[in-house]
Amino acid sequence: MKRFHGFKRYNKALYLISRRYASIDYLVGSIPKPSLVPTIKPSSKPELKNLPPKDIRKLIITPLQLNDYFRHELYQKPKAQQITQSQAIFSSTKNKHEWSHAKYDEIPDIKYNRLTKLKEDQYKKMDKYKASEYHETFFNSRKTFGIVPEHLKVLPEVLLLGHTNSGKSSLVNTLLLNREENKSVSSETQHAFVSKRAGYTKTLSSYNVGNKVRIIDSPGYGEFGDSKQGEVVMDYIQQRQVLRRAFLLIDSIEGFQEEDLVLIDSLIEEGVPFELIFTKVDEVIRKNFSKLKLKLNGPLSPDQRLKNGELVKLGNERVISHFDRLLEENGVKDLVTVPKLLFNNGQTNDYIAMRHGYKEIRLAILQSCGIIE
Ligand SMILES: Nc1nc2c(ncn2[C@@H]2O[C@H](COP(=O)(O)OP(=O)(O)OP(=O)(O)O)[C@@H](O)[C@H]2O)c(=O)[nH]1
Ligand SMILES: [Mg+2]
Repeated sequence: MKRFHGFKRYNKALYLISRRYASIDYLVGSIPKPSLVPTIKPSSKPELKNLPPKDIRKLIITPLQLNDYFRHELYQKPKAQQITQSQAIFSSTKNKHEWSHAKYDEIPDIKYNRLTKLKEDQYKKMDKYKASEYHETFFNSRKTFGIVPEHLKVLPEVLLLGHTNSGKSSLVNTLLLNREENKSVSSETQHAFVSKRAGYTKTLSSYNVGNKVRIIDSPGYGEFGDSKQGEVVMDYIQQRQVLRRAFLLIDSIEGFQEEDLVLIDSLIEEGVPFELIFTKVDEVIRKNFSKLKLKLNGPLSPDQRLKNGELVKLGNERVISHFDRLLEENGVKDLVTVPKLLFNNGQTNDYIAMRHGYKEIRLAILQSCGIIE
């Protein structure tokens, strides 16, 4: 019995020793020999994982990321659900141009109220005995002086403002794209007329969005602007009761011009809340990236991909400092009213393949009118 126990213990010791050596062997065997560790293994996936993507465009900054970067702490990042809600309203088939007028008095409801008042005054002045049944019927009837009745429906309004050529009418077109047109990067549907020629839009123009809000395009100011057009815009800003928010468009390449700063002061003075939209961000990206000599197409070695990654980092930093400078030099960061800063590209190029930023602008419009929280 004792011998048996001793034999068992001896066997167990042998077994443990052999196991230890086996595991050490196994460990040693599994350590790669230094000379065999490749510096770059293009074919092995774990190494490639750390390389920038083949399509380096994925890392180039977009207007959406600029929205995030420059978002003031007062404002929250839009939630997916809010964007979906606002997209549904803007995808309405009811979006359409309603009217264009060069004078404030010609805006349908203003004109209607003015003419109704005129008629009433004339009627009051009229000799009671001459105010025949015909006149009574006339005033009680629903005459709209030739104005389309739908245009008299009271809706909140937002105003697009900006220098000539800043991209107001182009933005109207992007905002009004319907669901199908939205899918195509290059949809050319024109609700509002756009031109390379500055000073193209001469009137206030109303665009009805889903019968919930009116977007008002305006004639630009500054070069090729006209003082008459300036007047209609100022009348609108000073008098329009249903104006909920102004969106001041700044051409990202041109930056703030003197007239923009004067207008910002007037908006603050008139108590009209406003946000800022930086248009043509695609041009700022192109300008900063075209010098960098990124390799966008063809086979890319891991080295080239690493180099692309570094270049994109540099390009992105330059784009951000471009806007930082614009905001800093023009005192935008010190404004008491803290406007939202919204970035947008209406066109695409080698470095930016999609339109970005318009969904946030749509949401901001609806939020400013209390249609979405
Ligand atoms: N690259 C680029 N070009 C744009 C963008 N938005 C507008 N443009 C161009 O800028 C020019 C002027 O655009 P409009 O939309 O007519 O500008 P506007 O502010 O309505 O100008 P006015 O009516 O003259 O006050 C046109 O040639 C547009 O194609 C954009 O986001 N990117
Ligand atoms: Mg225009």
